[in-house]
Amino acid sequence: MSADAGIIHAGTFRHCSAGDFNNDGWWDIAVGDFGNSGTSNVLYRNNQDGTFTNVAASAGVDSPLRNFGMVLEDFDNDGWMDIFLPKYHYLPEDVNTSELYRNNGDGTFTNVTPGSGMTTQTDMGHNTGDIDGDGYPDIFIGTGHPSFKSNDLLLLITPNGAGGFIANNVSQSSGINANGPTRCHGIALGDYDLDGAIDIYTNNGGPPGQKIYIEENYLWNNQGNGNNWTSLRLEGVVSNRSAIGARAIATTTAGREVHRVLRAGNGFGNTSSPIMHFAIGSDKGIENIEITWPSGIVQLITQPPMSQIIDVTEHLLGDLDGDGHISTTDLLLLFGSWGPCRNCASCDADLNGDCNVNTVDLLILFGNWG
Ligand SMILES: [Ca+2]
Ligand SMILES: [Ca+2]
Ligand SMILES: [Ca+2]
Ligand SMILES: [Ca+2]
Repeated sequence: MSADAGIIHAGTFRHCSAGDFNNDGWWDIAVGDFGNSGTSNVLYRNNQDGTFTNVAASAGVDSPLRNFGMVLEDFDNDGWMDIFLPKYHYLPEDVNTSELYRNNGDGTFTNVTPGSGMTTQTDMGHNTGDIDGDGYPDIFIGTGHPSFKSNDLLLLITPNGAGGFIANNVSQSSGINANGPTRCHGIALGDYDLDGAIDIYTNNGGPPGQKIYIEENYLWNNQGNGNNWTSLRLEGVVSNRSAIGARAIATTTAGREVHRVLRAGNGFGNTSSPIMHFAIGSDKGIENIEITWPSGIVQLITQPPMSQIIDVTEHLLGDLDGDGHISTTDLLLLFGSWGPCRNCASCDADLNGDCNVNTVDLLILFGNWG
């Protein structure tokens, strides 16, 4: 199947990341290449017909040399997936700064690494998440070469206002280096104590079966900073139950957007909490969150309560009996409620919210039939 799909490239691949980099609704695959002899990264654009085309060169992200992965993440909340390339310092002659690329929205990326503050180290485990709660995803890098230890990195990423990014290295001040160097192979991010601040779990050590490489893992409790937040726990009905692939845009009361995509993992050796976390810095509240489920169903949550986790079940407009399909049962329920609503707030068959069940609602129901 891989060959038929165009997944045919040879390389020394370490990790991949999936996401829709060109916003055509079809997920693409970014693959980091670790080699240093003629091969380079692969960015598989989904051709929407079961095949993929490698567009890494034309997109400007084929950066050769020691990529331990290729991470798709929207670092500036503009709705376009940017790219983080974690680089690995393997041989003495390898001096490769980890890189950041901004998605230009036209199929190309711009390397915005120079002047950003990105550094050179032995990137192995890596993950992205909003550690400081300002709405912008940050980067945690584990530096896990099996034969030596080094300090992990926490880089707080923000847009620089000129199309690039600032990577603020807070590894020392944040405390994550307090236990000294590690061999960090995996990083999980999630708010385990439900205080609204994303915590960090690091998996340390070397290859399995070798006692000299056994190390303690660490759980770093994020002390938080009072930034405002709310979270969504999604459950798919028409889509997969875990809602993997769901996208959501939160618009704050100050008019700022925070974009999130729910994925099963996003880097070497990592997975993260499936709870979608929206931190909004000092903005006071969220006006609405628009969820686009993998099924294509769009659901709007208006003025969600803050500082809590909200359970959201995928809702197909017109699915009045909640079985995930629109059928004659729903049609009969709609006819049963025909006419002006007695109570506007609990009038389920009123699909367009005008407090009246009429032909407009009937047409919406037929539009979602099946
Ligand atoms: Ca795509
Ligand atoms: Ca972006
Ligand atoms: Ca952040
Ligand atoms: Ca926490």
